[in-house]
Amino acid sequence: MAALLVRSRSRAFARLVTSHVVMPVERTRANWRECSPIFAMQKVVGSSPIIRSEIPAKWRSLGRLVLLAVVQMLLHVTAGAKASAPPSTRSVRVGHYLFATRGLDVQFERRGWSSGYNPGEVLQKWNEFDNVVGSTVEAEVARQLDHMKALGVNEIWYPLPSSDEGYDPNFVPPACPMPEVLGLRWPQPTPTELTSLGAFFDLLERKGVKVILELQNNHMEDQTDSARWLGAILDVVKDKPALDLVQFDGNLHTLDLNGDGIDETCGVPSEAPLWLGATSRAGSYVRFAIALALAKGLPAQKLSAESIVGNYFTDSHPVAYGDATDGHFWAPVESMKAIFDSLGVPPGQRTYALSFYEHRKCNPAIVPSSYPCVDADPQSWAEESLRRVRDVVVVGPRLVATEMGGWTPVEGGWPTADAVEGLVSVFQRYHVNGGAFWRWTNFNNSEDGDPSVATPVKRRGAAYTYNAIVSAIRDMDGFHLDGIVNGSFEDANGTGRPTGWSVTGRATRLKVSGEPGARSWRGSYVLRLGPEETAATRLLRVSPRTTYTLAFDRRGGPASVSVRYMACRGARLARGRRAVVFKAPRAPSFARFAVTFATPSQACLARVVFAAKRTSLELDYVR
Ligand SMILES: [Ca+2]
Ligand SMILES: [Ca+2]
Repeated sequence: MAALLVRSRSRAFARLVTSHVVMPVERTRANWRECSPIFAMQKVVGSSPIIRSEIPAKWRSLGRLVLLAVVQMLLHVTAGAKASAPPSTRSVRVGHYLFATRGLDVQFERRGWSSGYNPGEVLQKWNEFDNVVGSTVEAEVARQLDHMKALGVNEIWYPLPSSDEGYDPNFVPPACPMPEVLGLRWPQPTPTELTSLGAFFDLLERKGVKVILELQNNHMEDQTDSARWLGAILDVVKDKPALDLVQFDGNLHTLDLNGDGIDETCGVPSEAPLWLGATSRAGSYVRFAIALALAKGLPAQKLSAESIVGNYFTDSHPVAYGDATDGHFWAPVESMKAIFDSLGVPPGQRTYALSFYEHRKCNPAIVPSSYPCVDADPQSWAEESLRRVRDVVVVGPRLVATEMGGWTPVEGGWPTADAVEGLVSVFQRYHVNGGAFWRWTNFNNSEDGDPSVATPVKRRGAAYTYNAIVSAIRDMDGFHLDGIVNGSFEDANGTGRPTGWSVTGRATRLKVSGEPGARSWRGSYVLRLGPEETAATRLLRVSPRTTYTLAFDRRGGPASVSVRYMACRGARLARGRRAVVFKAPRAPSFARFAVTFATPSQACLARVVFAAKRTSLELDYVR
């Protein structure tokens, strides 16, 4: 019964926000405003990348406007992948991670139920036995963390909004009540919530998982009560080893979107509205919250707010409404820099948390149709956006994409998996130190059947069944083999054979750049294997009893992939343990495939061998 209540509450809340937010604008086409209700509900429960915008009536005539949007970016660290591996007593293992932060944006699933859990509900019911999952909520959270860890995940992003007791469907000013199950009670979290929050962090520590805690405060204008709410939470988490980062996000409690001086709209908490500038009420809140946390002894590196990356409109500094700094919009990362500057945080102690969802530059949910915009494809725009971020933050700060992935609604021709691969490639080039993929699971069963929703890792349900995007996540998060040379087959010797590979028969490179659907991160060439032909890497150094991830793109097939081991003195391992073989099913167009395997106890060297079967096979982007 309680579960039913939770479910119906959530839906009612979504409907409410929908009608309320859409009405004042009366847009005639799909745009951010029609999206924002979805966002309002989904984001509150940790789901949507869409950011809401706010614009007064006078701006509607000018630009129909506006705002917000999207995605973010990330961070920076060392250029070398190996150098980005976190320090560990096992760091002597041969191999490397792509990023230090290998995260997921998480709302825990109530496996077997049609929706949930809500983020606050997890803590409120932490010790309760849930018949649906057959254990306490804590035990269910622990199980899901184990499965995430098996993918290589070492960090989760977890949102907790400010919330109000019970559930009041009237989400309207001045009260704007947030359902209790969504987060932590305002202005004083309950003893149960705070105790469970500590237990949650302790569980994460035991699992070896760090956490990015997004505190979504929808009372940004109220610094007195915010100090109470934030203080109670920070006192619990500040000394927990699992804490990586606190994000002071949210919104003002009420908004005046039609410019009549009366707040008629409830602010929906999500990424901090840093597009309004560092000295806006929202920007002032972020500065206040970071100062509060510093005073409590938290290190500056663990304090930030999310900066949306890639909103061409706001980043172009158009004239803005309300209390925007200097009367115009800002790129959020510019505001964040100004806040760090005003607090005197040294560059090396800054963490820029980026909300980075790939989308085309002039996505109509972001850029008003009346605003001049020359479109660019999602990958080009992501790269340009990250270049802009780099120009602002320069060198020194940590950049991490605490939300990253594909746009919702999914843009035609740009599936979520491509967004992830594309982001991984630009993160490596611009020294972003990883990120958290949005998201682990959908919130409702109905979302699993909705192709417009960005693809999550896990399909809803009691079983741990993953969507195909899991290959991109394993690739991003897994421990990779060292020494694979020319994995993209861009380099060749005088005979046209790929350098670094031993190929049989007439296997040769094939130029694919310019093909429809070509992806820039794959370069210009692939390796084409005819029937029964093979391609092998050089001997690679490996560590024994170590789990590795091997990822590659393939077209055609099926493909057979074997990893053959040798012991350190060159002798083959005992029969039966000297190779592991995987089958990659046929793929009509290039698609990523990732496998994980554990090396035997005596393994010292390995060779990866790809083989085509009866049909030809094209390979690329092996690592
Ligand atoms: Ca108004
Ligand atoms: Ca290539």
